[in-house]
Amino acid sequence: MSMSSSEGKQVGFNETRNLIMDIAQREGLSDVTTELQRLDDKIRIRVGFLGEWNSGKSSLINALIGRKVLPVKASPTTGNIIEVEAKDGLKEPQYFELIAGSEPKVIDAMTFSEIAKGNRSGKALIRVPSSEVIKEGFLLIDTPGLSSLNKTHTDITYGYLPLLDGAIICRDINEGELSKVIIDFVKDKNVQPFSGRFIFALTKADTKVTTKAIISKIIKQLRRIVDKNESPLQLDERVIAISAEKALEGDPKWSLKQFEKAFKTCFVDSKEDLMISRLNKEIQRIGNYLLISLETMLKGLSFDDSEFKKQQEIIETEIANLNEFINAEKEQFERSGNELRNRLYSIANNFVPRFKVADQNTVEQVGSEFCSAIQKEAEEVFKQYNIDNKMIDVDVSNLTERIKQIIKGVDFGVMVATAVVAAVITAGVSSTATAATEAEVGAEAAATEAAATEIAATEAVATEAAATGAAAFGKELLGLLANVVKKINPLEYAGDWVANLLKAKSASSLLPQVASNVAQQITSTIKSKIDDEVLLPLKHELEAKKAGLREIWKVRSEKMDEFTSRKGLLKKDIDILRNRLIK
Ligand SMILES: Nc1nc2c(ncn2[C@@H]2O[C@H](COP(=O)(O)OP(=O)(O)O)[C@@H](O)[C@H]2O)c(=O)[nH]1
Ligand SMILES: [Mg+2]
Repeated sequence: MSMSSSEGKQVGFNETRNLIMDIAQREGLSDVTTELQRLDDKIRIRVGFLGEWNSGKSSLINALIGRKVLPVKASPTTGNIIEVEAKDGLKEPQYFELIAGSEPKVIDAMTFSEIAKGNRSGKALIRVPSSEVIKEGFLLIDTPGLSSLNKTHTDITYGYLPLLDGAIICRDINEGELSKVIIDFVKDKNVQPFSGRFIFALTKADTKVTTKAIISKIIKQLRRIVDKNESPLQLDERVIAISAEKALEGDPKWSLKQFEKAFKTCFVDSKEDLMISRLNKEIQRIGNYLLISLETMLKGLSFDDSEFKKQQEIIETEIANLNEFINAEKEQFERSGNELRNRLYSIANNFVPRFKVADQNTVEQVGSEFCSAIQKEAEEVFKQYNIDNKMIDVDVSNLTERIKQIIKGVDFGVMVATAVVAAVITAGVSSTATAATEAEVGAEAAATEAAATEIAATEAVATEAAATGAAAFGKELLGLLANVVKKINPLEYAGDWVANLLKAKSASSLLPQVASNVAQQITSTIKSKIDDEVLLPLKHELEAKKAGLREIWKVRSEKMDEFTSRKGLLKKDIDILRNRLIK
């Protein structure tokens, strides 16, 4: 068994309906979902009463429902769309005002009449008891007409056309053949699809002696324009002379029997098909509304990464500033180190002649002065230590201050003494390795100067090491010396030590090396302090900032992915829906 055409259609638009529902639900468009859900209850067959003003449209509706609910007059009367709805079980008419988006509002007959006459804008609804002909589910639509003297009225009628499922075209039989307005209307491409469900009522037939001639003229007129349109009625069954007034009076000569029969065949008997086609139209309408909503959403969709860019800029500036500071500090430190080395080098050179001419009585004094000079230079060089920078976000003044404090906290006296002694020993030892005799002399000289008991042990070690010529000797000695030096007046001690050692050796070969080693000692001591206390935390901060930057990049790319997939989904929905609606 093949599927009937209405069943086939049903499957088709149920798919469309499900698609619309799915998309609307996903997008949270509750107006669409609600409208779709209520659609079945709201489906009514709408039959419009069209024609020129004064053609008896309102009178015919009154006659069909058997009571005079609509105002009737020789001058243009109906000014608005009036829906007349048949309701089972109703005794008296009920009046409502129709407001878009809300339930019909009950009004009194007076207010209704004001709307019906167009004195008050709006749409009105009357519910009337259903009858054999006008059954529940049908709406008779009284319109201001197709060529009302009032253009607004005509526009109101045309605006309502998409909602109509069929029409009764009223023509005052005294006006003769169909007017151009009516012919053009029937030929309109928007009207053609439902013109098969047009019935032509030639009104006020009671005023004419004979109607036959005019009826056949009109059928002839119509044959040229409606022949191709499928209709459940033959053309001669669709052109009917009536008298609404006489019918309402109950005149048996003017009963609406023929008209009612045509109405029944055209609308009541095809109710199911009409319902389906109406449902389809409504679904198409809702689908088109959804399509526009989606397109608007797509247009409004944008990836805003301004906040991200702002954050990125801030962090990048901070990173750049930190880097700048770290580099500036490194450069400054290198400059200071080089300068110290140069200064100590020239001091050493200055002292070479003095050591050379020094005798046993003056050598201590010269050594002491050498150490003091070194200390003075070291202090001066690092006092000038200053990092010039233009940082904004990192509290540089604090960092610079911090470095200054570190430098200030350095006991240059102890450091110089230690460094000098260590340098001399190291220099001594390295030369010992190649010239054992020289080391012996150095050790001997040191031994003769071992006045203080505290350092006796140290010197013994030195002597022993020098004798063996072990390279490790210098390193071990350094630790011991540092401790000893701290306990005694460092400069004095170092001075003696240096003096004696140098006296015993070649000052010109040792002094520059001592100077270089001392500079190295001082700079590396300060450097490790600054590294530990300032640069390391800064580097950690830098790493943290970089990690922060990576994190916001990650978030951005996640958001970007989200945006891209959202856009893709919308586009896909739009495409699918558009294809579906065109079908
Ligand atoms: N003699 C006669 N007059 C009618 C008939 N139907 C309507 N009229 C009159 O025609 C005029 C216009 O009628 P109405 O229903 O208001 O037309 P509408 O403007 O198309 O709604 C009124 O004066 C009615 O009394 C009819 O069947 N016979
Ligand atoms: Mg009217």
